[in-house]
Amino acid sequence: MNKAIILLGCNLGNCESTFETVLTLLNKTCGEITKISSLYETAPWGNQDQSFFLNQVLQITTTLNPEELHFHTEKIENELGRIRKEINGPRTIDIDILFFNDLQVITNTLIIPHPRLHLRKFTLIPLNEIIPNFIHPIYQKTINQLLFDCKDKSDVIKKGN
Ligand code: PH2
Ligand code: MG
Ligand code: MG
Repeated sequence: MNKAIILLGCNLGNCESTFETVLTLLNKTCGEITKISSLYETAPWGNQDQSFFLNQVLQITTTLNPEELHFHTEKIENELGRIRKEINGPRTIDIDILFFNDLQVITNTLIIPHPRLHLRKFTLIPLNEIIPNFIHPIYQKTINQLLFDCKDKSDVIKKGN
């Protein structure tokens, strides 16, 4: 079985309900969700002239290969009304594959590990909650070390329930 780590992001519409739908669809089409982080409210990274995001990281255990998984995550994004306008702009749903086992994948449409994950606290903090000791296959550092080294100062606030 393969283990993939996925980041969900949203800053348009009812993000919590969108994430619940994504989890149901991932379970149906891709495999079992085997770890899940808390929800985080996060300051927009990149284009700052937009609302805060909701972010969450999860682990999925799957028999799919990286390209098959990517096909399904894009399909779910499209079904949930994702419209691609501007890079780093507002979105109803973004589903990014951060890691796939300890593989490196580079194709025209897919890069794994996600090339900017080590720069972003909105990704590292939820990752550190579920897989602190996972070693980044390129940087050869644990998530915990990458978070310690990260210079990003943006707000990442764990949502209380
Ligand atoms: N996604 C982006 C750009 N900026 N900022 C936050 N806080 N969360 C995101 O998921 C996010 C972002 C592009 O994918
Ligand atoms: Mg993204
Ligand atoms: Mg994306």
